[in-house]
Amino acid sequence: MLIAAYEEEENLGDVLKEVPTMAGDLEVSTLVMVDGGSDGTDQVAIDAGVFTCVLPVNLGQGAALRLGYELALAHGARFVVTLDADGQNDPSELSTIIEPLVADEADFVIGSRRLGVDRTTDRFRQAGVRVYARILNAITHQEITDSSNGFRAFRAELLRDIVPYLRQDQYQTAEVVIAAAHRGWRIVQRPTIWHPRASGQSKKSGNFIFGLQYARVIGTTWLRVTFRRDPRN
Ligand SMILES: Nc1nc2c(ncn2[C@@H]2O[C@H](COP(=O)(O)OP(=O)(O)OP(=O)(O)O)[C@@H](O)[C@H]2O)c(=O)[nH]1
Ligand SMILES: [Mg+2]
Repeated sequence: MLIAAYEEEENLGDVLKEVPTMAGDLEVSTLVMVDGGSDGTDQVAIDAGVFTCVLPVNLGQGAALRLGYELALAHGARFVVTLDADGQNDPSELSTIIEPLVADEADFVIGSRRLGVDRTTDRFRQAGVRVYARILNAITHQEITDSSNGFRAFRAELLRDIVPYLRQDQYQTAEVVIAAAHRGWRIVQRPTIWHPRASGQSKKSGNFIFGLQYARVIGTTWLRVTFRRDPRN
């Protein structure tokens, strides 16, 4: 389990408590990437007894995850599962999310609040999730309903294939979907619950800037994978 956490001292402890130690026959190791910040997130992770990597400065969720993927692969992980440190995902759904990987029916699984239960009430954000899913599906020929959900599971080979080509330091979710689809990896989704943030504000900007940034990532990544000469880009 890989968790990027930026100033989440209030939320991370409860998230870690819910992470199962086993998923079926598989042993679960947890790595928290503490993405700079000035609160006690690092101490919360260390006290929970999980692997903890503390970045000296804030690099952004995408950059923190990139390094986290590398560390998980170096550790010998067969599957890597990410989720948010703010309590929006439910770690006890781990078995559901990796099941298609274990069954060799998928290489990349994305949680979906739209197929599952969305406990949040921000209509604008919910509409954004639908609109961006449509745009992303149109360019990737997928049928993903919640492309920005941070609860995701990867087969290690897929990560090894795409990590060197990821560029987005903050808004990484769409970039990963486009890269995985471009490689022809099997992408499936699983229903998950989506809670409101346990405490604190979203660390990302408000809806409008979030939306613009998301559109920028979709646009630039799509252009990159489509027009670059190097087919792996
Ligand atoms: N925003 C932000 N999150 C980071 C950063 N580094 C790591 N994270 C973690 O990334 C996860 C998602 O961040 P959020 O700010 O909740 O963003 P989000 O879930 O995409 O958007 P919301 O729906 O507004 O909460 C959390 O676990 C953060 O702690 C960073 O630099 N900025
Ligand atoms: Mg969040």
